Amino acid sequence: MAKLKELIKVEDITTCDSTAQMITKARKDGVELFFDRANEMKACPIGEQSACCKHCAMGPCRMNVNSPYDRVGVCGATVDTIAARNFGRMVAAGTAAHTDHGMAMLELFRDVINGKVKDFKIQDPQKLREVSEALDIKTEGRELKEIALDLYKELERTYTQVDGEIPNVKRVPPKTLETWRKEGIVPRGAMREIMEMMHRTAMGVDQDYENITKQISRTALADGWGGSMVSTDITDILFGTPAPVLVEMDMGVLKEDQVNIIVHGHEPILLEAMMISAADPEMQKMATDAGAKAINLVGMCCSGLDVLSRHGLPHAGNFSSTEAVLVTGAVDAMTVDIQCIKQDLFKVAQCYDTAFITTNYRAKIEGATHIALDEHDPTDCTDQIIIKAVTRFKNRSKPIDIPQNVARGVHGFSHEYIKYMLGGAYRGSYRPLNDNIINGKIRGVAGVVGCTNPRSKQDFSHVELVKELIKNDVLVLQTGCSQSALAKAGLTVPGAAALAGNGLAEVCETVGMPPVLGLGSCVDNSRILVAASEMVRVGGLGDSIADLPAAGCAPEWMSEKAIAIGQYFVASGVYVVFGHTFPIVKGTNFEKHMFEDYENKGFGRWGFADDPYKMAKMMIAHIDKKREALGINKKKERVLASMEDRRSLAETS
Ligand code: XCC
Repeated sequence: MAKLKELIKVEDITTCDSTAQMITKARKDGVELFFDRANEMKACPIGEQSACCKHCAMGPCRMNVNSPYDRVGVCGATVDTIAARNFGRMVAAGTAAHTDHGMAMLELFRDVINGKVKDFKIQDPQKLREVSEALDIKTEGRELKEIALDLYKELERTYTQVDGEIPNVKRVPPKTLETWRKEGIVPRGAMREIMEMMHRTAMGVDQDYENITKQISRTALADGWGGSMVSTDITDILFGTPAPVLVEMDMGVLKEDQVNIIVHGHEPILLEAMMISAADPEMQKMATDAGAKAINLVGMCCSGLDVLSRHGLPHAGNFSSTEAVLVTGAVDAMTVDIQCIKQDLFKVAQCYDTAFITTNYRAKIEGATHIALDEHDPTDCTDQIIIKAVTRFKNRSKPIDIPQNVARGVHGFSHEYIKYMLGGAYRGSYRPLNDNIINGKIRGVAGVVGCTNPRSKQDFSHVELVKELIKNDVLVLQTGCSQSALAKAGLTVPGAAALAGNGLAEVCETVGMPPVLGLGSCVDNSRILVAASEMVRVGGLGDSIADLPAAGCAPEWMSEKAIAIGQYFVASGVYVVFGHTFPIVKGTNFEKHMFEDYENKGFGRWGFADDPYKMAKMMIAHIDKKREALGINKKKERVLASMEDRRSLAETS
């Protein structure tokens, strides 16, 4: 373990009890975790505010963040050009991650249809028809395979098309689409947009922050309404559209007497294939012959959320817990694919003799075992992973210490299910949701999503923010690591309605739903876009997404993907608040453009706050402003959660 200046107090690092226990154990074991490095290595103050340009060899050039217009880069680039370029490249990277993931899902879909992949088949033909019809593909009287092939061809344009508009613009409310057309930001194809974004932000190209922002939005929209939406739809078609399911969350889902395998990453194929291998009687016999009671498959991060939503598979925790879970000594294998895989997971796994396996050709880790997953024969890879896990189980040599915390929650709310849940089986509709917003029982809707970050106390802002929102009658939709935080805090059970304001509680109790709805992984933010479009279509809440009393937040974000997500919500018309840090210099023209002026063009805008109570206040004020504009505002005081409320929550969780 590196010599640390001063170890940060565990209670300042996390509010997750299991992670806290494992940080303490890691310190005793002499194992360094990323929390320690975040404390040891302060964030670069110039980079943090995105005031450094390193796009050519005349630099790197650093601006003075305290007096940002004092100087310009060697080429003359202003702080606004520099920050806009950097922001554009973050959006390009985030969009590339989601669209590459989505394209991999689409290729899998193609090979399932043409029979080259035999281990998977279409699980949700109904969704296949619905998505096809939304894109004007005829379904009546046609074979499923025919429809599927047409759908594949149509959706491929999302990625490869060089001119025109991506197919999913057909699902965008007309007025929102009109705003995009006026601004010239309707995405063509993701590859084209990412290419142009990278080009325009190279040295000596686009040097007008407002013009750069147009391409930033166009690129981000190619993610939200493009790559991510395709990924969600195809994954639902192949593996089933989620419906509410009772799940277990937290490290207590590990079992000392079972072969524990953690699957972490993003593309659902690895975990779906692991499920096939783990159900194989031969594999199960191998595990029981080794003295184990069973094979215990557990998800983490977004892979875990995908499979938790569809199959109710247990989940061990979010991004900030992926090293800590290895410290239990109970993980026999951790297998990963792409995204959010910290390089040091391999090192920490080595400290506890845990088998650590990378599986995707795009994401290897120096020194780690790589077993390539070929979608044409995926169980060849996943069988080998189970063999490695069983071998480690047989030879366990490290003490095992599993935190005994397990929370239960109801997750797996798709936009289709929300429609059915609110409208009933024969008249599925968002009408009751809109009506309850119009009559004021529900004040508005908030998406609380995204990562955890070692520079921000784990889970704290997610949980405190959501408690504030529901108490003020704001219905919360969730994706990504935020969902694990809220599940661990006991807010994803119907009983959590007791912590909601009277109006929201009444709606939740009538329907039997929690006030916090888990919608899946980060690509599933596209479900929130579809739900928002549906709310506009049903009527009564304005003509565009920008009219809805809605807001979004990623209070503990860390990934470039979060910036891309934030930007596609902003460009779609949503007010988006980020916490912890924001890559922009305060008081600059670019900041004003993104945080204020953008809303005047018919888009949403960005906001920032460093504590969850301020975030809630800003989001609620925005929701009230929209209610006012719609003429549906009945004055309601914002209420803060009292200590008593917080205690009662602790008791229910
Ligand atoms: Fe990664 Fe998706 Fe962020 Fe979690 S929320 S830390 S991106 S795993 Ni997507």
